[in-house]
Amino acid sequence: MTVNTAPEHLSSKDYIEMEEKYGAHNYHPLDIVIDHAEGCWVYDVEGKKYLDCLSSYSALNQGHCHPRILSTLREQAEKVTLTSRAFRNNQLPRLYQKLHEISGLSRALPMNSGAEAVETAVKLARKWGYKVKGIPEHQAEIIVFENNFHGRTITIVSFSTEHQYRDGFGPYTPGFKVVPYNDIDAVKNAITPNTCAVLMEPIQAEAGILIPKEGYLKQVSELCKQNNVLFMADEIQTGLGRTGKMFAFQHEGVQPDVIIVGKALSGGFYPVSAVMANDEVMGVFHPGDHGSTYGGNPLGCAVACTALDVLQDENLVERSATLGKKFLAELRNINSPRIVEVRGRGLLIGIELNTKARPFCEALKEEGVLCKETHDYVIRFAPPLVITEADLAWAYERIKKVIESFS
Ligand code: IF1
Repeated sequence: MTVNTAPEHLSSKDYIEMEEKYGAHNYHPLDIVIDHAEGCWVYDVEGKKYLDCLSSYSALNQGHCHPRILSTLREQAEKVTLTSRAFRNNQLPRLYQKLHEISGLSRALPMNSGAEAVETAVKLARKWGYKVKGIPEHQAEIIVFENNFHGRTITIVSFSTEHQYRDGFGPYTPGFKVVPYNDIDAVKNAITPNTCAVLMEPIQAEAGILIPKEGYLKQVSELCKQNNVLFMADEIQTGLGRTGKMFAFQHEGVQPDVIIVGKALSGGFYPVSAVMANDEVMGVFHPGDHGSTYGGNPLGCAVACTALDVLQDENLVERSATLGKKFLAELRNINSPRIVEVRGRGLLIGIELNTKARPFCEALKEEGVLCKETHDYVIRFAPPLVITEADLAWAYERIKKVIESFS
């Protein structure tokens, strides 16, 4: 390449060439190179602005570069960033207390990425199965669902049903039983005396914003109780206000035994995830059983505390419910032979098409609206929860125009 690599001389095209040349090709991003962002808006290298309707897969519920979270990050970065868990720090207990308050569960365990938190929950469930439930060693089973998405580690892809996520990555971790989503009898039939947990997404987001039938979560939760099985909710994408409740399982008033959060826990600043559970479950972990160098670090904890404060102080959960309801109704008014269904909860909305969604996302990008297809046929909209009605109306006009242009 013969480009002048002084940043001020590089164009979007130059950055795309550099990325394609030097990076692993494990993504196929839309060709927009973001330089900076604020709230719901992102700006590319040429200064063109776009409305972010993906929010980094719901990690940016509080919007880009939220000023309060930013000042916490700055202040904490000047004090102390990492202590390791060999020593204590004064930010972690604050986060524990806040997680207890939002979840009703007594204890939390901090990690970094979502996948690590899911791995943590799997370890927790197995250990509880052996030490408390009395499952014979190496026999523990966890029930999971078709079309699940819980991350990318070897164990997690071992129970994925998506060919590409598994292909070439075996041998796989045993101990998982996959059943169809939305079918309570399938869960009932899969439970054995060796079942330690059911791990589920309360809405299957990656699978195409699949919302379970009314009453299904409650049935699964009751089945778990009857059989002494842990009900574990992966709220990494659906949690922290995204669906119009603090957690998506609250739409059915159930209380999981284990809750997993990540993404928006830090408002997009820093990877912070956590697993929450009551004493009987979390009590199976003893010093040395599990850990992470960065998990629970003071910078991440301080950022997460303010990210949670912002959710509460700005009423983002209620905003998500109100704005989402309105936006969903508007999108349902779009009249197009391409649309199969418009579905969503809060500001997690999918438009299922009878044709590939990627060209729609590319056309929307040209119109200044950023979103991403999921499972080929669904356009996903998940704007930051701080979005204004005016900005949603702006997006709606463009979405309508693009979809109608494909008719
Ligand atoms: C990528 C998908 C979304 C998640 C749930 C755990 C994790 C995720 C419910 C793991 C992560 C991300 C990962 C990201 C794209 C994105 C995604 F399309 F791949 F499936 F959002 F829908 N549980 N989801 O949604 O969390 O380890 O990534 O922090 O590019 O893989 P992580």
